Amino acid sequence: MKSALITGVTGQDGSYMADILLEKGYKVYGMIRRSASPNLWRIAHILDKIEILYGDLTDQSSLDNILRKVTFDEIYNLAAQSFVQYSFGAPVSTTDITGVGVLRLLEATRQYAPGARLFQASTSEMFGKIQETPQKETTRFYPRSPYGTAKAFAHYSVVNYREAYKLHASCAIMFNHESPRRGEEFVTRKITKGIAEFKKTGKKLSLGNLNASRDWGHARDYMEAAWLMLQQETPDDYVLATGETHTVKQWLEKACEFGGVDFWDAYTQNPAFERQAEVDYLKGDYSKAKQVLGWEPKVKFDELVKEMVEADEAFINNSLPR
Ligand code: NAP
Ligand code: F7E
Repeated sequence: MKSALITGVTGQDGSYMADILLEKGYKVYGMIRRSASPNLWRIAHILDKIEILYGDLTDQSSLDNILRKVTFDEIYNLAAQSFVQYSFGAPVSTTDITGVGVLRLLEATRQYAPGARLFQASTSEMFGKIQETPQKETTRFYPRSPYGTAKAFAHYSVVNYREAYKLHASCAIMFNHESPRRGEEFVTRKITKGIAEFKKTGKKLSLGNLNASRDWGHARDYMEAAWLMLQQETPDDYVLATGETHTVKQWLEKACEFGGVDFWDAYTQNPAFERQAEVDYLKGDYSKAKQVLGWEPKVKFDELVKEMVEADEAFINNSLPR
């Protein structure tokens, strides 16, 4: 039986990764940090099937202890301070978790688990002020937030440890991916949950820049690619994207359509949600992942919006557990 460690198992991607690995018959370990309030709702359905290990990306000894104690075939690093807007207000802690945290994990892996295969969640935010369209593995990085710069540091650290120490370590440069398990402050979920609330209470959504374009896919599809990446003999980096781009306004319009509400009634513009430096346009080229991994995203834009609108209707009307 193969064993895997998932950092960030309480997050959107970590929870899907755990589902996928359990379905494949893995022994799954999830690393969590202590939380004062319950935050296990995304993995509530599998808590009796996975083993929880306490650790924190900001604490080298906690990572060392985990990798010394258990032998893992695969390590999926999905932990991060992942909210771009928050990173402008907390740049140092974001860099410590999202950037230096990855270096800590690489060091622990090099010393205690050099045979393990490691996956790093890199991001299209590294492209930031884009240098070409569509963005691919060779496109030059130009990050536009503390989150983006921290992820670029982490990305290059993984490449360096792969080359210097021959670790089987791979990065997926993932474009935005969403699901009903998405955090509530990200714009897609904020909109789908906001529409359900608007229908129930009349409270309008408050949004920032509607003109930004994103390449939105489904989180589960991207975690399937993550698994495929670690099954390759040779570690490498891959763009994971859909190749389609839509504006925030288009997401809002589509969600209003599925929710049965009038677009003009449902929201107000609020400059408080605009960014200090914006990433205006992202569109990924996933042809390398298609060619080498045989991977393609299954869920298209309309289907993704619909799934999230329906899930949030059920959530707001208390028929879904959280
Ligand atoms: P998420 O829902 O925000 O989950 C982040 C996870 O990281 C949570 O489990 C969180 O734990 C954990 N975490 C935060 N700080 C930690 C620390 N100091 N030590 C240990 N764990 C810590 O993010 P996601 O959307 O699943 O994304 C997964 C990964 O992919 C992240 O690295 C993200 O940056 C990257 N990524 C995401 C996207 C996307 O569109 N979703 C695109 C590209 C890359 P708590 O529950 O305790 O907060
Ligand atoms: O913003 C605009 C905002 O916060 C998307 C993370 O998973 O994907 C995510 O980062 C766009 C931006 O995601 C609001 O200005 C307008 O242009 O949903 P978001 P993100 O910043 O693209 C990347 C790939 C990651 O790696 C990250 O971890 O939407 N926007 N109005 C708004 N955004 C938010 N959050 N809230 C608004 O009210």
